[in-house]
Amino acid sequence: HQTIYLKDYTPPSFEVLSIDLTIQVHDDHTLVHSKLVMQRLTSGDLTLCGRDLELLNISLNGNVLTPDDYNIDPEQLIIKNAPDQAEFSISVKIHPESNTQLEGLYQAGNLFVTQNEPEGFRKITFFPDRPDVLTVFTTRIEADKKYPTLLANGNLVEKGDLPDNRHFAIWHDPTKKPSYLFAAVIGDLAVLKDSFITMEGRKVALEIYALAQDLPKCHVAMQALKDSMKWDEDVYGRPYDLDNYMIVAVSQFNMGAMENKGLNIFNTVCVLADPEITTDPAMFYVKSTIAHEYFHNWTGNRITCRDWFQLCLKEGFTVFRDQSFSETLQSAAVQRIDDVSSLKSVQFAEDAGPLSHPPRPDHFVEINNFYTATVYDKGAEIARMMANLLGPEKFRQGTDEYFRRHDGQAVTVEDLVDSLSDGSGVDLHHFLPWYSQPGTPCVKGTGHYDASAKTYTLKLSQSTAKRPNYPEPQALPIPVGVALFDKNTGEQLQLQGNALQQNGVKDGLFVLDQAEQTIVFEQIHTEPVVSLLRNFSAPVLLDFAYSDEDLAFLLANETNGFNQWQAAQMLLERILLQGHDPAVYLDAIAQALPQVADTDALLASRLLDIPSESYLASRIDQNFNPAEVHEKREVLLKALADKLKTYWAQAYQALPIVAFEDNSVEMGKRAYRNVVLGFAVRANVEGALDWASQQYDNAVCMTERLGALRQLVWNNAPDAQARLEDFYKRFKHEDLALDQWFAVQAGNPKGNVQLARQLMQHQDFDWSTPNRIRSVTGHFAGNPILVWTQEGMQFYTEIAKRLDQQNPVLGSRILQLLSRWYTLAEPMRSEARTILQALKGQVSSSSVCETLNNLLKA
Ligand code: BAL
Ligand code: ZN
Repeated sequence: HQTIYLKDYTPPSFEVLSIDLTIQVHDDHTLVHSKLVMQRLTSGDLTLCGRDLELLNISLNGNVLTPDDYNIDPEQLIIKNAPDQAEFSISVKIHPESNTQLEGLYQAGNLFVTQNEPEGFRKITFFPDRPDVLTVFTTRIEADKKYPTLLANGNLVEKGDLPDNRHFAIWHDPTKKPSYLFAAVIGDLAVLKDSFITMEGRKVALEIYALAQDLPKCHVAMQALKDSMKWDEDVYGRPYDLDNYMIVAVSQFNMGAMENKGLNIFNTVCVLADPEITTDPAMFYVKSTIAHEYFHNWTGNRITCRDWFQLCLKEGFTVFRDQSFSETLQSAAVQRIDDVSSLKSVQFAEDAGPLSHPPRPDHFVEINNFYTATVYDKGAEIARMMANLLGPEKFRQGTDEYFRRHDGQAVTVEDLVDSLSDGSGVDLHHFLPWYSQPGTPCVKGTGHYDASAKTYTLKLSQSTAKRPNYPEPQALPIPVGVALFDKNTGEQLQLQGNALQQNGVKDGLFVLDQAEQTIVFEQIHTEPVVSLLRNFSAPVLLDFAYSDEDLAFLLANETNGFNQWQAAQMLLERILLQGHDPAVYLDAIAQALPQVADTDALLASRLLDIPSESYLASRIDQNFNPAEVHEKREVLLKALADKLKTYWAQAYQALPIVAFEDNSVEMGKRAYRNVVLGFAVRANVEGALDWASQQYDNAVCMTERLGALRQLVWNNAPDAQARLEDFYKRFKHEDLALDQWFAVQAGNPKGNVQLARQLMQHQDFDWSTPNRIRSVTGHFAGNPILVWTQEGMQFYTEIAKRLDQQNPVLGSRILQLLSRWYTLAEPMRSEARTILQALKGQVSSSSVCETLNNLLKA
């Protein structure tokens, strides 16, 4: 497999003025005819990408070409000496009915759908399948009338009947777009309709397509779509451009969803929502994914990426936009907690191992392997840092300039930073190295109060571990959110403007951009406690010389819920990773919790987060012993449970089940009730497992039912089996709920590999549906003690092998779960190497091979 380098980028030699595409779907094959009008831009060969296509015929400017006229290999068709004006007619045969890779055009049940990002279009027809070739698509779809739904991007211009019980539809998309945003859908779907009037006064038809039985579950998504459209107008001044916006739900999908122009295709798990079958976090995920894909219309579609190395240009920025939108739907503090929690447990872990790469990688073998937490979530953090530094007004000037300059173009990360800088008048170019340097910077520091001089001196330094094959890391601009609190009263100190300006602290942010820096706060009349990295102002690890008591103080006194959570997390990491005595933490949380729970139950549910075993593992670079980490965490959980034993009992009783309401307050109560139930069970509160059974039986929504079932199953309760059977009967026909049934069993910390294997033998297990596969593999991975056994590792390599040909994108993702193998203590480490090495030679897809090779480089 070939490595592709960013430095080798060259512009396309031809542009495509238009494409007319005809897709004729038959039961056992599909014919694709295309007419490409191309025009030379620079010298060079004319290259059309094509993979797994049966070429039927090709003609150029009216003349049929023979194999002497072109070079063809499994990846491309090259025409030497092509004329400057080239009109191609190409016909190919493809097989969506047997396409299990879920890329290109594939059949999923009774539905044909496309997934073309990043390089799926080349599996539909020959085309310069690269994001910097944009063109106007006209698409004609022909199929049997058993498929009444025929959709493609843009506006429907014509539809009609054909002989043999067939029919057609012609769609025209007036906006130029790259091939990865092309979409087509052929099937028998019901549709939920609504509309939105844009700020320009245009009416947009909104349509969500799904199986008829799923249509009632599309209302949450429809509302989220309208809210997103409004938000992008209000916050970024961006209205929607086409006359329609369609979303199609499909159960077999590798990603969460796809932002195809005007015709999004969504994994059902990201669009269907109903309190009966969807938990609150899953429903929230539907809303934020709808927003994410909608926001791509401006950040991704109207302005796209020049090449795939720039993926974080659209993904990072769009994740930042969806996170900002989601802040308006729930407590902003909890939104930040959830985003940071995921960043730390997934992205920091990725960046600490052999799959570490910068948000903008400089080389890859398989671009599918780079839809990562680093590209998405660290990319979002970079956008956030620049936005915070500018403040809302200047950031808006910067984004306005970006949209003004680059609408309709395929651009780079530099273009974004240029626009933000020029539009705002604030030079942000020193942020560029964040895009190209891998690894998580660590900020270290100490603070010193001089009572006689009335100064508080903060010394900060930064360092990033060097990664193989990357240059020596350089100091990055790290915005550090900072506040001082009076140690005696707990009040936040009002810092004097002048002293702060001199020190470079502006709006509570200090930019650490040297290897070491000192800040002196003057006129500090009382001993302070400093709060750093407020609201997680930069994606870094913080190692500040706090005493445990300082952290307990911040847990009690910080004014923002995120910062309280962060203080608790720092204390917990000290206990779990450095062996600190838990007493300070236990007293602090016992003190803080009841009050927070009364005012903000959602925040209280998060304050009780204990860092996951996977996150803790990511902080241990050698001699990692999963059983030891598990045991320490269990001991702490038990201590916390026992400390508040009487409180759990009271708190649970005070939270009776009430009618379902979809709002932040009720969501908070449901989340907190589940967390409290877990601690009550752990503390052996009398009757707690009976409460779980009753909660299961009386549940009015999935959050309650699944929360209770988890306690029963994970604690091997006498009632567990009966409730599992009940759950199965109730939801046998609801795929997304049944995924939860698999997940709760696969994620059982007291489970084992045998159980996971049995689940994969179950009659409802389905190797063609990624959601079902992930419901076992993803949840089993939550228990490192089970994963890092010989059987556990073999389980994952067997799955990777099985998926290598069938669905390599998914196979590679699943193999990535083993990326921290090299940190294991011996003999586990050697066993892991043997198991991974045994997989070599048994896999051949570029996705799985690249991941395996990278893992073995560790
Ligand atoms: N572009 C792939 C799916 C997403 O990030 O929206
Ligand atoms: Zn995206």
